[in-house]
Amino acid sequence: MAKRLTKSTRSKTSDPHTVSIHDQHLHRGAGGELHQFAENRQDVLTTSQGGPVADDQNTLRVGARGSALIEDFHFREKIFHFDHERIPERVVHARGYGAHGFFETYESLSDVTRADIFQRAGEKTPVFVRFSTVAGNKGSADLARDVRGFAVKFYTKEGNWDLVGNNIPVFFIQDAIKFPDMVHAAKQEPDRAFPQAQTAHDNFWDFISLTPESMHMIMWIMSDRAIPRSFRFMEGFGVHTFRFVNADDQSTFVKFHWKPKLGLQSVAWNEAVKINGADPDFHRRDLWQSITSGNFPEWELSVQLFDQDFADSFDFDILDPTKIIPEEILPVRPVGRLVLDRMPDNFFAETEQVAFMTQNVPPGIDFSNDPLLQGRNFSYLDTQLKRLGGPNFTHLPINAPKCPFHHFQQDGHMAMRNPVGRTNYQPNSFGEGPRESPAKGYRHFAAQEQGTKVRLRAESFADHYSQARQFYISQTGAEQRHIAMALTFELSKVETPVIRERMVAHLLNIDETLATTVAQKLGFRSMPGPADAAIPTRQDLEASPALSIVERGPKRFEGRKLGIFVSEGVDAKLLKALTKAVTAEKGTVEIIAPKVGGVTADDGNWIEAHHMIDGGPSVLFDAVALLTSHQAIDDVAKEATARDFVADAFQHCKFIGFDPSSQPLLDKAGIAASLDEGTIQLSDPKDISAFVGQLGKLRVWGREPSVKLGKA
Ligand code: HDE
Repeated sequence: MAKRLTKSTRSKTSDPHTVSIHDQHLHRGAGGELHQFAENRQDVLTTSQGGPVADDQNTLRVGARGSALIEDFHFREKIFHFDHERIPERVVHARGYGAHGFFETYESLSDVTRADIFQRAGEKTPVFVRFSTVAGNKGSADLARDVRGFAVKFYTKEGNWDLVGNNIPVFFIQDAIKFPDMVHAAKQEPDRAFPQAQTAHDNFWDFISLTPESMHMIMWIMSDRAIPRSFRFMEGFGVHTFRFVNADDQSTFVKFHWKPKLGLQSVAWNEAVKINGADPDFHRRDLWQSITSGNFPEWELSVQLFDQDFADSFDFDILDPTKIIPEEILPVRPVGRLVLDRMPDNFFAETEQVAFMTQNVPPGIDFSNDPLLQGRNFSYLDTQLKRLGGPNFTHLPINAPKCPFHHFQQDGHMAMRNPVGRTNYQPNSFGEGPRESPAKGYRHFAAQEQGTKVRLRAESFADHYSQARQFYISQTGAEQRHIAMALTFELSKVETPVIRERMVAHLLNIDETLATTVAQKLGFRSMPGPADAAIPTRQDLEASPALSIVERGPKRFEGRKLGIFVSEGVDAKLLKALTKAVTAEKGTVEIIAPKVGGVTADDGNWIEAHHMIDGGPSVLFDAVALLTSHQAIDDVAKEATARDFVADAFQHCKFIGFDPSSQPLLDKAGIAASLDEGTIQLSDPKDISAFVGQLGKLRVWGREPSVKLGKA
């Protein structure tokens, strides 16, 4: 028999997080504390039509156990809205994370561009940035081996400028018409719908092995650039050659680079795989934590500027998006800085609904004829219509310009702003509304164009191997090993032998040692011949150290994280000294303990932990320290997760500090006999500065050949 509901039981909420006290709704936070909803805590819940709601716990039904009534407009509206909460995810770059900030111009660039954003030193322009992976779906893991999107929307005083770049300066293809094929091949195979967020499968490598123009990009995505440690530690690139145009309508070619202030850093592949399990939101959490704790990430915008003479004399076609101009040949010039200092209030409203479009350029910035860029200029508008459901996506606050704007576009789905007054056209006789302005308006650069209508790829785009080789020879030994290991891993997942062979044939045109290493690791019984090359690989291109992550690493531990594993009886003085030294370097410390509650230190004080050892593996940290005690270490060393913590840190070539009592854990982790300059004993507080002084080097890559990781 159904219990008769009284008025008081009806009004009580069944949500365990919400309790009703004195008619005020209080929310229980994650830490158990009670705090009031920001504002409107006393407001009455309403429908979206504004009607007050009396009961949000029970549908309207015929008797307590009877059928539901169609008349229940509140239920109908609530479920209807929920059913429509999703919009199509981006066809590429679906998984992303954004933040607000500003761009500050260093100096006037009025000699080369009339773009308002570059006219005045010290000028600050609001920006929104979205980082992303490309192939995976919205819910995929952050540490997929993939290109990262680096899209910046500048809300300039002359309209939005979207610099929709990547963390890799070249691309897979030279012509936009190949983009759907390339993306289809990279994403899940259509019949089985896997693998998710991975290029390690037949379709991808089949397409690539049949597309020699992608070889330069392949070197980049098989390098550690494709597994960055943080969005904060990666470069960004506009990829294409753009134009700056000045007030006299003169054009200068420009390539855009973002340089992270804290230096470059990536993780090891074995580490990336484990991070994906331990914290699939690793990059999101990192950005969230650094911005909300006031450590605002920063990048410098640098430009490579050149004229037609340089373009004509350069070894490659500056319109070819599979080529770079090495910084050693054409130095980059810093022109401003980007600071991210605010997380969105709402992920969906801002990060999901932001619409980047390469064609959003203000006066003074123009396009080149790069065939990929030309295709993109068509695609981005189109995709927003599909994704955001109508032509009025610019009415969303995240997409609306922050400068005054006036036009006669009207109506359409969800129009929130329509022209006011009688005239919605121009010219008109009433002197109403905005008019075009030849002086202030956007003037397309008057490039001389002529030619026959053809479907042709320029001969100057035909060298597919020389810069791939240049990238490879510019890497340090460890980085070259990682490329070989990545290729081996990816191709080991390819089930069709001929595809593996075709790839090794391409590698022979890039570097023979690389090709033979990969072939040997894949178990080839004979080597294929080199792939046919339209243009033989140039051997004379010099290495460009700017292409190495290790060469462009940080100078100190700033912005990085030390994980300190502690046990009961930890030496409180040592822990304090270590924490202080890392904090002085502007690094952060997180404590890992057998239990998340924490441990009692040797001075009787309670040390709270951030993680329990099972949930805080060493892959989440840039370096680790072990501070235990003689009485606790035997129990600690029995824990597989504690042993993995140490063994992983060692195989990932991290710095490990340990106090003498932790020695048994090193033994059990199997590394006691292999200690090197990266494993540093912390006997007393004076050892701390030696240890922390080393941390800015991040990794002891010299260790790698001695651990399994380096045996590719
Ligand atoms: Fe994109 N790309 N792309 N792309 N792209 C999209 O636009 C496209 C390319 C890049 O965080 C889509 O709004 C074509 C290169 C980023 O919202 C779509 C071609 C570069 C983002 C699209 C390219 C990029 C996108 C999907 C070949 C680096 C994410 C959703 C001609 C310079 C932006 C959307 C964000 C997103 C098309 C190639 C960067 C479909 C046709 C090269 C960072 O319009």
